[in-house]
Amino acid sequence: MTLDNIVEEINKAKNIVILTHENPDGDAIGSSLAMYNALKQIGKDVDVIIPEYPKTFDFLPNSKEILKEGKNYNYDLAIALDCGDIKRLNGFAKYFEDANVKISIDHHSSNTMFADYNFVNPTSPACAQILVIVLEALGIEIDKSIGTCLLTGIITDTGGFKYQGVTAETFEFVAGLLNRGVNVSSVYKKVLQVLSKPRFELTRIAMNRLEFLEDGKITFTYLNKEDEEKVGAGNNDYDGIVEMGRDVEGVEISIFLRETDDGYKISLRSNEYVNVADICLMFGGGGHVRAAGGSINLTFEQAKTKIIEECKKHLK
Ligand SMILES: [Mn+2]
Repeated sequence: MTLDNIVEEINKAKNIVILTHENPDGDAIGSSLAMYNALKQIGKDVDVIIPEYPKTFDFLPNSKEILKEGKNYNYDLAIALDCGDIKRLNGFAKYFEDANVKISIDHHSSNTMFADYNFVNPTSPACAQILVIVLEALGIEIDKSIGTCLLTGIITDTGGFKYQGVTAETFEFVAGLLNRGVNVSSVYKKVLQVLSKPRFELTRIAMNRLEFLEDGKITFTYLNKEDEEKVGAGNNDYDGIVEMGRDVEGVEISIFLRETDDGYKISLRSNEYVNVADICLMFGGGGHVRAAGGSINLTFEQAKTKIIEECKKHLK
């Protein structure tokens, strides 16, 4: 069984590197730090590499231990968390590829099974929730620090326990955290409720530009680099913008384009029936059935037309 192999490999390894996807969200960072704190608890020599992440997550226990570069290339073991594709490890795939043993723990339906051992469950609402099982199998005590990190992953990836995919286990786990003294309400507020000023300003710009298409079944909005410069945006300050369109009555697909150095990053959300992970596979990406992303290297008008045309095909 994969889980047994993972436990065995972690127990065997002396030095371990933890990696996650580019543009890391709360699940990526929370899962990585939960794993870091857990492996420290059992005396491992462990590096967690995340080149850049939003300041929102600075409160997580041991966030100051996050490295921008690894200390060596030949780790005994590499663990990729919340990452569906080795390409999404960005420039850090080298640490993964050069490790003696490679493990992936993830919940993306588009996971390409790129590791030696792939513990992937697309029905889990967050990678952090899968880690609960892995850490228990390792005999690790989920203390307040680890619990806070896991909770951050679960809260962010479930939009605060509200998305489909939240399971009874989600609430049972959170109930256990409450019993262990984790302040659920404070974590919730830090990661979901409080917006940085630039984030608020970006939201305002994107909201003003939002268009309704196809009888209100599709929404479209975008941000360009100038917008981000103007408001002094930091890492991931655009997060959550794609969700505005999705939350309007009657909308099935929300499209958000964001200008990057090479074209546009696409974010899609759906409500009832469209599999946006499928659509994003056409744009070199992937993700979950109701939340996915990709990229497109065309002019703004071309990119907009192409992605809208593709989404229209999936409407009932
Ligand atoms: Mn995730």
